[in-house]
Amino acid sequence: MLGEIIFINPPYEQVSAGTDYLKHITNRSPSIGLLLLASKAREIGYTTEIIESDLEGLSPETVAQRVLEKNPKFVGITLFTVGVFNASIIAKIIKEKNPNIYILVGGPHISSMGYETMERFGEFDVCVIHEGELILENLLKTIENGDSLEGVNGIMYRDADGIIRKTTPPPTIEDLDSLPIPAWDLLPNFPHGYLPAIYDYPRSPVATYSASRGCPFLCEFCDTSTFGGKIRYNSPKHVHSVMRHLSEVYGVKHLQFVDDLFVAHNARVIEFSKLLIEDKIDMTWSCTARVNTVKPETLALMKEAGCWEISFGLESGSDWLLDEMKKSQRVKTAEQAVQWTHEAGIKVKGLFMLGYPGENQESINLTKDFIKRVPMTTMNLSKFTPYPGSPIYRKLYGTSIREEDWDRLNGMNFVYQAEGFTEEQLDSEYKEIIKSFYKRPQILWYYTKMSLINLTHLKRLTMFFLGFFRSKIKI
Ligand code: B12
Ligand code: SF4
Repeated sequence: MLGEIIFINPPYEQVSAGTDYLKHITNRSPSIGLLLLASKAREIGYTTEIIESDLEGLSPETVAQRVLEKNPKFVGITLFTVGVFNASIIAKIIKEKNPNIYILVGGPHISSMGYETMERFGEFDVCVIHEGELILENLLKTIENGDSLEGVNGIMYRDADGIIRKTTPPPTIEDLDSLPIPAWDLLPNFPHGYLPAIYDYPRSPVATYSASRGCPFLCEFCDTSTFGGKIRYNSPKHVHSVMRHLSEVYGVKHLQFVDDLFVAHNARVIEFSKLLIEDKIDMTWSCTARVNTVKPETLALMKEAGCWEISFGLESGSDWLLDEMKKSQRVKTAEQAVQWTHEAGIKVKGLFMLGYPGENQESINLTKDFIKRVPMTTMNLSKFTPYPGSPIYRKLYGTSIREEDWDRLNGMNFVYQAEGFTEEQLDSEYKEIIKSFYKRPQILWYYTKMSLINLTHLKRLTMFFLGFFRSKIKI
């Protein structure tokens, strides 16, 4: 063995103080990126461990302590913008106590804001930009051999004079099947300890998986800096074998595909669905699609193959605002896609956004009407957030980070207010939209049925309400 590397998903669950009870109903799934990197590191001879801070309820200080006790050679931290400050606390404590531990960082935040992050946080030794498996392998070997980091593509590092150097990016990984499968065995209590958001799965245990990388669309609010615009896939055969592995080894009953765009090409989805129909696995699944990538024939096959739910980025009920977002879709197309999906017997999860630049009372009203019209079972409304790496971020703020917002960039705060609105007004519209959807009798009935069919929902809801009432009593 070459030594130990500990991978960390830092704590970033900080919606607002006193709302800890939300953890009972929010998404509790592990980082697939870290699972893949850990698998790669193990393949080349390292002992590995993964710390999912939020899922284990750990503070930055406790994470650092745990690392120091293990005294690994390397620490690898994955970073969303929202987690950077906490990651820096972890790294600072580690470096103060043991400067020999190499701290590597990567992830969506680094792919877009690597340089600024290196400049600001001296405790991060190396940034790995874009997809990390092959870069990590090369980087670890180079460090072990004592060679210059200059020869490692796809990183940023400080040279002997402390100057930040950026190397050329390597080509993207074309053959995704060549990557090892995620190291789920490293997660304590997998799969039972990891669940998506409440009501987002019909059966449990659940696992998540990404079967493609990249998205060719250019929605202005989306950060595609990690995987870029060229779409690459795992072969249907490979995905089928991963599903079989999850079923046979872990008893997983539902798989959530988290690809940016699972239904990009109908031919591939048809091949995958046919494979599942011929060689059945006792597993339902959900995935993502765009409203203009689904067809009734494909949806029928997907349903037969076990597809339970499709998430669509519907965003808004206003064509004008969709154009502002460069979403390349029409409200009419969205309505049709949702209807087709519903008719195929697949649940629809509609993803909406409130407060995009240009949003006005008319577009909000159009969204409210749209939500009433279409047959969705779940609706997710995010508060528009300019994420570093997205084109809208560059339009609004240029290329540097507005650091005051870092730990609020989680889609749950109106860090930007559309012209003509205050944060309070947007919050009030937000609440109204959510309430109007979830208080509809058919939706309440649907969730009641779900709670009785899969008791994990009922248990989570109870914990949530207990936590909620406890927090009110404290106040
Ligand atoms: C699944 C997912 C989730 C899941 C799981 C998150 C997780 N821990 O992985 C859940 C639902 C929990 C989630 C939550 C959030 N998410 Co999310 N999520 C995704 C999604 C759709 C796929 C991630 C994934 O699994 N990719 C596949 C794996 C293989 O890639 P990866 O994790 O990025 O890892 C690779 C590289 O980044 C790199 N790498 C990563 N870490 C490291 C570390 C080291 C040391 C090295 C060497 C390399 C490396 O190598 C990996 C392998 O190639 C992405 C979209 C995307 N395309 O990335 C958004 C995305 C990552 N999410 C995003 C955001 C903003 C969030 C939220 C903060 C808010 C929101 N609106 O959802 C919340 C956080 C909620 C909270 N509690 O505060 C943004 C991040 C933007 C940013 N700059 O921060 C993304 C990019 C969406 C987007 N297009 O804008 N998310
Ligand atoms: S929002 Fe969806 S379709 Fe648009 S660029 Fe992002 S991943 Fe692609």
